[in-house]
Amino acid sequence: MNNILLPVAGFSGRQLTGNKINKTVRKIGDLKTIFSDQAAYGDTSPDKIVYEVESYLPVKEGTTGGLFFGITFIQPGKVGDEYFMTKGHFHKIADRAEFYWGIEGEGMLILMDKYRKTWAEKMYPGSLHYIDGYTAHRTANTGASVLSFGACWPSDAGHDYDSISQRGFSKILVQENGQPILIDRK
Ligand code: M6P
Ligand code: ZN
Repeated sequence: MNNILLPVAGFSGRQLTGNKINKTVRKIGDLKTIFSDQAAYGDTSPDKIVYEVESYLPVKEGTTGGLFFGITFIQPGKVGDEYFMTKGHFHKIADRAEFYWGIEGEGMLILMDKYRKTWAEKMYPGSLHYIDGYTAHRTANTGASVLSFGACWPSDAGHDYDSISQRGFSKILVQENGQPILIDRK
């Protein structure tokens, strides 16, 4: 029996465990160019946590043929009318796809193709989302509790944040009459 090993990482409840787990915390202060209402952004404490990502990276970043696994936890909240959300990215190797799936809470997956056409899919516990290559992706928490979702992506995909931090998505997700709607970015 001593040739049978325990897995090096685990997924217990809502957390990833193991020694190849990378943790990232994103606070308001790290998200300067992300939210569209700059006045409301300036009124929000820079130390407020917006989201955390736990990723299991079993191979070196950039390895062709490997996979990464992550769980993202987005706090409930808004900057102005815009829901707390991730930075969002295209992949550096642009054709690489990704799976997301909802674990807890409610939210929206906001997607934008290379022609800047933007749309959204509802996220809820058990929702499953295939994100095609060449498609920018970001998630927003539209509920009153933490939104968590899983992700699996190729280990050579990389993150291209530049075009998003410069031009954003063409639409933003805001609360209007208590409901999330996608509106054109001014
Ligand atoms: C998911 C994956 C990760 C990503 C994270 C947060 O877990 O897509 O690759 O880092 O969401 O998104 P972002 O990097 O856009 O802030
Ligand atoms: Zn991605």
